[in-house]
Amino acid sequence: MFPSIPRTTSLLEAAEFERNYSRASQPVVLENPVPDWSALADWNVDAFAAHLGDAEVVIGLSDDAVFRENSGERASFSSFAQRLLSDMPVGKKGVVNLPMERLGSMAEQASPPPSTLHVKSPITQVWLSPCNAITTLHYDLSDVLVVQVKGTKRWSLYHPNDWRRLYPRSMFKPLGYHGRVDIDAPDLKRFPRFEAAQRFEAVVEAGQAIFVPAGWWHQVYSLGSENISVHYRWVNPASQTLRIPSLLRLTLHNAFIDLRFRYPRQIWRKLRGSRPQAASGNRSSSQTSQSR
Ligand SMILES: O=C(O)CCC(=O)C(=O)O
Repeated sequence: MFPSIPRTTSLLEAAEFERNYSRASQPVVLENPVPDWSALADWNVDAFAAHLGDAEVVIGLSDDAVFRENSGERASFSSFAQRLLSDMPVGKKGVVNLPMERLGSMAEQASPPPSTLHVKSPITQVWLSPCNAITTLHYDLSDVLVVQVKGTKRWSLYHPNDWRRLYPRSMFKPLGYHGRVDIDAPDLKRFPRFEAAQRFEAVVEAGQAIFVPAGWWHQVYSLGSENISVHYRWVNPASQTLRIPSLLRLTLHNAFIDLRFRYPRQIWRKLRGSRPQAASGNRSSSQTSQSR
């Protein structure tokens, strides 16, 4: 048993959320943050398939459960839905991560945003994942509030100060913001410091939300047969970035990786995308799981 992430049943107002959680770099589970969303009753993979049909999406696919940035294949949403619903073999995991704008009128069913949100225009994405999908251990430099709409996810979290015990990948490799330790079967000979890392856990059911502050390492397990969640992401200049030395260090680490791998690839993709051939319907605005 691992210590639990604190939970709150009160509908946190934005100022209180910002003070007690976002600025304080304190994760929390919100029990009932979006009581008015009709998405809680209406969203499922079939509803998305009916709405998106053959629209092209990028499916993050992986044999080893590590979802690599934009490493997925392009396919119609309906073919993803079929795969997701037909019990994808264990080991072949797939996720779709769509910008909220791609949902068109369906987005109204996930509105208004939680009153807790204190930022005006967070990046908003919808994730769909099959049972057993695992987003492996990594950190982000943005705060994220994830509302579980359908299914259940288990979240394992580690404080930013545990970064040395989680053995971040080399900053000279694209997945540098991932840890190297398999937290469920750690090789303590290779990663002895991991033994002292403190894991926290939360199970987040449909209708609940979890807040994960920037720099907190997380590994996420999709437990429902269909898992749909809405992710609000923002950079919080008032967070602890400058006060938690490990967060400052992670910021530099990630900035180096971004400069070296992410932005050159984005620029390259933009240049390729502006060619006439790619413009004739071969483009997708969606991104896979680690694209943030
Ligand atoms: O929901 C998941 O599987 C992972 C989400 C995540 O890592 C994130 O939103 O930062």
